[in-house]
Amino acid sequence: MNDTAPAWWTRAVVYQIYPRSFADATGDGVGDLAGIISRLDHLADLGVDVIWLSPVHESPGHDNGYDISNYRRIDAVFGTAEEFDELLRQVHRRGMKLIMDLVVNHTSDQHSAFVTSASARDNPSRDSYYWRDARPGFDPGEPGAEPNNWGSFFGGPAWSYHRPTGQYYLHLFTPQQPDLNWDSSRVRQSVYEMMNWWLDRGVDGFRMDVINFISKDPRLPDGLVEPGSAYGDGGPWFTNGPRIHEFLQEMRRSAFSHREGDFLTVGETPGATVEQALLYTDAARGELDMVFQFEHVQLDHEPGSKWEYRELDLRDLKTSWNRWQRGLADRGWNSLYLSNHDQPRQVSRVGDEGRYRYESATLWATLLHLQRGTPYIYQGEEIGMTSAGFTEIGQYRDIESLNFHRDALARGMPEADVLRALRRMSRDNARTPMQWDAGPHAGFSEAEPWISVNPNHAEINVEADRASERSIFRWYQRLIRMRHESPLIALGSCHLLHGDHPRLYAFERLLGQERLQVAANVSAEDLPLPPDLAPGRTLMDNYDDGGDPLVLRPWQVRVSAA
Ligand code: TEU
Repeated sequence: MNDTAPAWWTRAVVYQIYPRSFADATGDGVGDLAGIISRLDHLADLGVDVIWLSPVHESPGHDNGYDISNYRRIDAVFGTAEEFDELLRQVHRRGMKLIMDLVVNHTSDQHSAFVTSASARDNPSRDSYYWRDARPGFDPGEPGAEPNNWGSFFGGPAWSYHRPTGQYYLHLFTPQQPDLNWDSSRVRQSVYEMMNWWLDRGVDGFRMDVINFISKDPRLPDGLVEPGSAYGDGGPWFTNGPRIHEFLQEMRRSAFSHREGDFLTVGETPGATVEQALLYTDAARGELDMVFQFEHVQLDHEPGSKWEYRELDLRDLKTSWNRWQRGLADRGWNSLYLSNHDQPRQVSRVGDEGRYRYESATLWATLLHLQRGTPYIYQGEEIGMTSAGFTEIGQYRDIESLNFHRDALARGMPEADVLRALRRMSRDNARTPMQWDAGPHAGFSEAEPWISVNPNHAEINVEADRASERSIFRWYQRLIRMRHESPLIALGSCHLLHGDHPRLYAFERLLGQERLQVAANVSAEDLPLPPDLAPGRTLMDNYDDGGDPLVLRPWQVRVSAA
């Protein structure tokens, strides 16, 4: 945001498409670009401004495309370069923008840069990745010989032994996702050239995958080993690293400073604090427009393990979101999300996927969209799609889930407990096919999809929702329209009310003389409203049947003015 006018994205709403699961036009059971094109009117009707497209680049698919082997080629499973250009044209023709996923903390191990780097210890581009000898005192290849004690996010050590050259290479994720060495100017320049190649093609910006991991402490020291953990926590040594701001400022200069137009950069920054996010998103610093922070999506599990469930206390969430609202109130900018391709679906996670699905879906949409920040809608969220509900390991596809199942069983965890943890937190919960109608495969494909369709697509689908009196889609349309039309929602300050109430989530938005109040009952029991929250003029109410204004019914949310 410059001093003169607020940035365009303060009034924008972003919609994330996970291409594998959105719409399949070729009939191979996997979503594709032609399928997305065929469904763009759904997004234009919803009213979103930007589409974030998860990776469609050439990839072996070990991590569903977050392991890229060619950054300038569309993977054949999604279609062709011409279809991508047509998608871009069709998106722009509808007045929307499209941002690509930029996955540059690591490449695929089948990327030519890694193949070259791995070809010989003295290869000139060996330092494009992190190669290290075995830990002193250990023979290469033997357990414990890894150069440090870091664990991978997806289980096992963060190093793999490369026998042909007798060294280890670093991978924070799967062994097929070797980390790029951003201290190499060769690496940085090739990333910036690739970004410019996409921007010249007409894309409108990037969502940057784990972008705050790209600068690592060059010493790569051992991490602290928590009790019960097999590996050390490398986080302090690769999160928000020593040169991260230098790199992000260099990236922005190299890719955007010579361009006119409205672009969007959003960084995925696991582990970023409010203070760090302020540095990343303060417009005066020329780094990122906004970031995805992770504090609120880590409140319902034990620290360090998403698989160890902990009942969410609403007060913790209110405290966290309020900290981020206050921290970025004057400088910097928040992204507002609960769902994406890595998180279970919000209506199952923090709502009620049964009796109060409509009420709880509209409640959480309202709590997100009416805060200060840019809201992100994940495909299917706009019709209240639920988590997958898988009951056996054969239904899962995600490497993180499959590795957890393997490792947890090996540690002696009963499979029933493992499957319960997966049913709650697996990333596959968000990756089942988009539910377009009640027909075969939910209208996603004419073939058996790569991952099971949720059987509840018979009731929960776009066609049924849009025809319903109680349409979640139409509720999202109203929220998006409000953000487009109201400077108060886009720019007003945000103040938590009754923060210590265990079931009530209430806040007010202020801009000049204008005031808007949001009051939500995050529970399945009636909630008497504190008298000071008696509503003024009701703007939105997910129980619009004129109930007692001083009582919020189960999962009721009411938006009122003045
Ligand atoms: O996710 C990064 C990240 O933080 C994830 O490891 C997340 O914490 C985990 O998935 C939660 O269970 C990004 C992408 O969004 C994810 O899909 C990729 O697998 C990962 O990076 C590696 O590229």
